Amino acid sequence: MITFFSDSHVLHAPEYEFYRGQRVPCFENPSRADYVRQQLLSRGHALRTPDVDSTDVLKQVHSTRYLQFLQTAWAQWLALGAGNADVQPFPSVWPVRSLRSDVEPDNFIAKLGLYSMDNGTPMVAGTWAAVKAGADAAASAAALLAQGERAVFCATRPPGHHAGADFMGGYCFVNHAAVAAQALINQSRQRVAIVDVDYHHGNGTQSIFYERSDVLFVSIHGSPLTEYPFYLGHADELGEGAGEGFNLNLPLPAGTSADTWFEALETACRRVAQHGAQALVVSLGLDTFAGDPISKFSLQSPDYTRLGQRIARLGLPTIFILEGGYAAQELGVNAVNVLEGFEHG
Ligand code: OKP
Ligand code: ZN
Repeated sequence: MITFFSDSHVLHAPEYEFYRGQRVPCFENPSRADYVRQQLLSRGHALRTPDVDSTDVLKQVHSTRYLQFLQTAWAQWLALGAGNADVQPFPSVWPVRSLRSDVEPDNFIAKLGLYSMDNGTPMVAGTWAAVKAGADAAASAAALLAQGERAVFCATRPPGHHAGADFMGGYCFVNHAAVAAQALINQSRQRVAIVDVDYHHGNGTQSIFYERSDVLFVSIHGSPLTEYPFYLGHADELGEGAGEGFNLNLPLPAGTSADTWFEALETACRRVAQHGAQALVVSLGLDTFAGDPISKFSLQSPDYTRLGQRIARLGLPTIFILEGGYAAQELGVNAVNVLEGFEHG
C-alpha cells in the first residue's frame, strides 16, 4: 500500500513524560515510526514523502488562534529564558468549569494550559515541523484517493485523535484523521466515515465533527470510566444538532477479549455501511495489542490481518492513519498486517 512517511517525525522526540509523579521515558517516541518503516520496506510497500500542503484544511478543523499558538509556542517558550532550549514546557493551570477560555492570556504557561487537555503532551523545538508533516501526509493521502487510489497509509507520529479544534492532549497536537476526512469532504463527497480503533477514545475527532452529519464518527475503545481520556467516549454521546445520530461510541471494559472486540468492529462496520459513506478514514491505533504497555485489550498480531480484511469488505476508498501503539517492536508487524489484510483479503 502506498504510504506517506516523513523523516521530520524525528524532530518530535521529547525526553520524558510524567507518570504517577515520576518522570518516565516517553511511550510515544521515534522508534515507533522506525519499526513501522522497517516493516513496510521489508514487506515491499512504497514510501512517499508528503507532497500536499495541508494549511487550508488545517484551518477548517482547527481554530486560527490554536494553530497560531502551535506554530509560535517554541519561540514564546524560548523568550521566557534562553535556558529553556532543552527544557520541556508543561502546563500547570487550566480553564476548567467557571473559568474563561475565550480570552487568550499573555502568559505563556497560561496559554499552554488554555490549549491543553492534560500535562501528558510534551512539546519540543521540532514539534510543529513534525506535526505539520503529519497533516501534510493526511492531505496527500486524500489527494491520491481523488486520483482513484483505493487505499493509502499515513505512517505518522505523533498521533492526532485526541487533538480537538483548539487543544492538544494525549500526545496529539493536530488531528490528522480530521484533516483527512475534511479533505475528502472538500472533494465534494457528501458522506465520509471515520472508524477509530485505537484503544483510547478519539475525543478530539468526535468533538470536531459532533455537530455535523456529513462525517460519521465511530469509535471502539476502553471504557472512559477507567481509561484515558476519561471525560468523553461514553455510549450516550450520539452527536448534537445536525450531527445527532452521527456519532457512535462502542466503549468496552478494560480486559475485553479479542472476540468481543471483533463483535464491536462488526457493529461499527454496519453503521458505516448504513451511513452510505463514500470514503473511509481509519484512525489506526494498535494499542489494542495484548503486549501494549499502557492498554488493556488483548488482540494478537494475526488479529490485525483480520481487522484489515473486515475493513476491506466495506469496499470504500480508505485512508489509514497511524495513531497509538506503544509495544514499539511489534508495532510495524501489526500495522502492516492490517494493510495486507486489507489488500489481500
Ligand atoms: C494516546 B493514543 C500513561 C500515560 C497515558 C495518555 C495516553 C494517550 C494515548 N502512563 N497518557 O490514543 O494512543
Ligand atoms: Zn491510544
